[in-house]
Amino acid sequence: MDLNPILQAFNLTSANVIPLSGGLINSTWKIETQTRSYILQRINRAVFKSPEKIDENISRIAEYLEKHHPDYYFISPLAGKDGRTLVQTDDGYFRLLPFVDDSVTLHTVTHAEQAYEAAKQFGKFTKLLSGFDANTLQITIPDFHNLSLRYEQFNTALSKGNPTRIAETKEMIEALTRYRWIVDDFEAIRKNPDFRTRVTHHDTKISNVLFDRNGNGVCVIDLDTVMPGYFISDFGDMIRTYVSPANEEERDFDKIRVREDILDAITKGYLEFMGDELTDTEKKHIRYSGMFMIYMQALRFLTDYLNDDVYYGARYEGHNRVRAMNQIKLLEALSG
Ligand code: GN1
Ligand code: MG
Repeated sequence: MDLNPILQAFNLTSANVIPLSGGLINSTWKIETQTRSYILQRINRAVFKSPEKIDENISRIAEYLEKHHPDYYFISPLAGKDGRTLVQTDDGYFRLLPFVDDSVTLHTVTHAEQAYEAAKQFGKFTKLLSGFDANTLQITIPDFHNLSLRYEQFNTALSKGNPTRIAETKEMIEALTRYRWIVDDFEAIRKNPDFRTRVTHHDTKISNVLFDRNGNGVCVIDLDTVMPGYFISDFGDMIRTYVSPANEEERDFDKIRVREDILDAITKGYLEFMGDELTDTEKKHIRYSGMFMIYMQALRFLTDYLNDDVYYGARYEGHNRVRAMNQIKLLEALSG
């Protein structure tokens, strides 16, 4: 893809372009000019059908934070020549963000302190937006963390998916079917007024927090999926992605385990900001939140494998099957 027309739209000439890998959905580049660096992102249109909804959410949130919490460090997309923060070409929708100098990103949690810092950042984000009506946000991906729908999509894949792959993963399918109670509990949560809807990030993996050189959390990034949601999404995704020393890409499943000290650190950091916000009923669902998110991710990876990797893609044969198995192992470890 020729990025020059996009760089021109943002008035950036003679820049050094470095592709960054990491996220599974969008494409990301670091753009270095003589004076400063940027992050350029191409939004995946197969996943985000209306990128302007993301743009609108982010600018409304930025405005609210600027007004009510002016000291909060929030990274807003930059406007192009035409004044818009979203640039459209034949190659898709692009946005440009300032690169935070001296920031550090992590791909796995090695120390409890990192989990604590990250959880504080995600807790702070939701807390500072508690006066913002979450239900006025645009839905960038409908039913994104609707576990019942994910389970339904899994069932559809079982009848319509690749028959060879279905036969090959019989035991994994049985294992996931045994955890169906997690969906039933989710259905009860949706009906329970003690579960509140708040501004939720929905992708709280460790690489979505920027750290400074001293290991302090600076801010959260990747706001595409900020939507109204339940705390179990954010808390659960932290459990899913922080507690195991090996991440979702690990193929040696013996390395997958639950570090209770990391779980404690997430709880401490998140509750520092959200302790007064969460209801007692919600607080009783901390461990459940991890099961909820791990189970959903296992269903999503296996569903994608059965559907020939249409959503996540695969870098090697069986990639999504391995990812799904990884998540099943983690689920078993957390269920103890
Ligand atoms: C996707 O693209 P990325 O890495 O930010 C996915 C998340 C999954 C994650 C698994 C929009 O996030 O829900 O948890 O992969 N995002 C979307 O790594 O589907
Ligand atoms: Mg993301």
